[in-house]
Amino acid sequence: MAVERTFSIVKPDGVQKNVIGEVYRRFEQAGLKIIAAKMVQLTQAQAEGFYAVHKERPFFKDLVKFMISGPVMLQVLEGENAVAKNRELMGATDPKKADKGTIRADLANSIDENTVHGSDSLDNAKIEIAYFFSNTEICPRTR
Ligand code: RTP
Ligand code: MG
Repeated sequence: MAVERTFSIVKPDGVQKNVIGEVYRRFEQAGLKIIAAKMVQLTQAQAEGFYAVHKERPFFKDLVKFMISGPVMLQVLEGENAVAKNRELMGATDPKKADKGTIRADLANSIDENTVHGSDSLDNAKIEIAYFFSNTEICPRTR
């Protein structure tokens, strides 16, 4: 298994519910290191660009509206198998279908307000990290 980087967002519902620390605890407990992080209020253009792959989907407008409804926490996670590991920690898109013990099953309200985003492939992770972070904002740790 290779050391990978993946991109993660604590969505507006997670920030609002005060569970940033709980989400980070799960990342760290699973061996993922937070090597970059910032809280931002996304603009509509940023949210539309980020979710451009979904622009023809019926939920696109609501998704963008939700993602700009409050601040989000953006982070880069690094670790063995980070992309798949983060998706495992997150659970299924719909919290009702997510396995118990996953972030979405335990903390999310609904398929729309599902607390976290995580890159779904290594290629997308690279694109998404570069969308929000410059190289100087990323602080890898050599142990
Ligand atoms: P994400 O991209 O946010 O990590 O979530 P995901 O891969 O599990 O789900 P994806 O298919 O990429 O969809 C992106 C986000 O759009 C919202 N969604 N709503 N109402 C719906 O049927 C529906 N489907 C997707 C969710 O907030 C999902 O996280
Ligand atoms: Mg996705």
